[in-house]
Parts: sequence; structure tokens; C-alpha cells
Amino acid sequence: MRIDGWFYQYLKETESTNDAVLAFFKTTQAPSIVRAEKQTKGRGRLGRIWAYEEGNFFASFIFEIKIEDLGVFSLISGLAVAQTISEFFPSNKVQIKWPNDVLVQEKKIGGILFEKGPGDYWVMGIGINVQKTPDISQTFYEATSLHQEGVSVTVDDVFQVFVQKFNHLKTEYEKIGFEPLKKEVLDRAYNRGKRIVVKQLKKEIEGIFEDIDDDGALLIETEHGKERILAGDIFKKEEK
Ligand code: BT5
Repeated sequence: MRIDGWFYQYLKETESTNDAVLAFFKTTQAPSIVRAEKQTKGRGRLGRIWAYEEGNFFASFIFEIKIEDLGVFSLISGLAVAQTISEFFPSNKVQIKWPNDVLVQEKKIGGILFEKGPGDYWVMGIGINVQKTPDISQTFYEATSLHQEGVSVTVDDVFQVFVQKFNHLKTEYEKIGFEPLKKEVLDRAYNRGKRIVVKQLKKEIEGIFEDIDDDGALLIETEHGKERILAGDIFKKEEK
């Protein structure tokens, strides 16, 4: 089956749609999507888990990305999730926590995982809490769902809107570049202008979140000057 130019497969259950889409791609050899009703071993970055609850959204997209565009696609994917949620919800409340966590009222409602596929292909896995908020109290994020925020919508509607938003942003980027899209990313950016701590595997960097560059990197002003950051988790520096 095809949807808006993508080969499409729907699964009742799978361990991770990021793995399932790689298997599907072996048969399609073209941009493809796998969506699953149930995901039993969903993952986040750095070996973290992505919690499953019934009625939530789990899908992975595989398509070609030039390595130099990866940072921008990472942000565009978050923007597409934010725009999708905004379709059902007052948009000024939906924020992007760099690079691509999507927050409502400072709580995480959507997450994205990019993983390398064959050749120039990359897998973009999207999780959105639609009907239920998972209990992730053991971890450092608070979570929410569209349902918890008072929005009643089906996962099919969320999927349809997401594909449309993502296709549109991808085409815009390919036609006119990142500059016009960057403005919306910055307008929605959580903690912009604030003092933040960026946690990386082996270090923490503290500074003011000033900007995002044309490659999607985070620019922060630290006590040693400007730093350009390509990966990490950002936290608000708690005021004392
Ligand atoms: C992410 O990782 O946010 C990427 C999540 C990607 C999930 C999709 S679902 C479809 C596809 N198939 C997969 O196997 N994965 C992708 P990260 O930034 O590392 O955040 C992980 C952290 O988010 C966890 O440690 C928890 O604190 C929190 N978390 C886990 N599940 C959550 C949920 N359902 N809602 C909100 N927060 C969650």
C-alpha cells in the first residue's frame, strides 16, 4: 500500500518500528513507513526505553538523507510533530526541546529517534502519546498525552496529519532551505535565551541558549565563549 509517495505497512505488533521498517525496506528499496498498533521493545537514544501504552502512536520512516542534512532533519522531524500536535491543540503551548523532544506544558508528549540505515538511508522513529500517558516516573522526564491535555483524537488522525506536515516541511526544505523553517523552530524552542545545562555522555556544558545554526546545531554562550553543540540533552539550570 502507498501513502503520499511512501510505501506503507501497518503491523498489529512489533518489537520496534525502527527495526520493522528496515525489514520492510528490504522489499521496497524506496522511502517507506511502518506503523504499529503495539510496540513491545520501543527504544530512545543511548539505550533508553520508549514506553508503550495502548492507543499511542508508533511509526518509523526510512528515506535518504545526505549526512550534512542530518542535523536539520532532526529538527524538521520535531517541528513536524509539534505542528501535528498543534493541529489539535493551541499551538503556542507546543514546544520543541532541542533537538527534537516535543513538550506540552514542559512535559514530554513526543520523542524521535534517528538511526542509520543502508547507504544514504536513515530511519526516523516517531512516538507520540495520544490516548494514554505512560508512567515514566523512574526517569528524568515528566510525560503527558493529548488525552491528558484534554484533546480527544484518534491515532489514525494523528498519523495522517503527521505525514502531511512532514512531507510539506521536507519539500519546503529541499526547495527553499532551512532559514524560513528555523524561525518556527526557534519560536517554539524550549529554554531559548535561558541558562541551560547540556548533558553529554562524558561532560556537561553550561551556558545561555542563544541560537541554532543552519546545520541545526545548538549555539550557547558559555563562560569560555560560544560553543556549538551537535548532540546532548538540555536541562534548565535551576535557579537558586
Ligand atoms: C526519544 O529518546 O525520545 C526517542 C523516542 C523514539 C520512540 C519511537 S516510537 C517508534 C520508533 N521505534 C522505536 O523503538 N523508537 C521510535 P530519548 O530522548 O532518549 O528519550 C527517552 C526518555 O524519554 C526515557 O528515558 C524516558 O524518560 C522518556 N520516555 C520514555 N517513554 C516515553 C513516552 N512514551 N512519553 C514520554 N516520555 C517518555
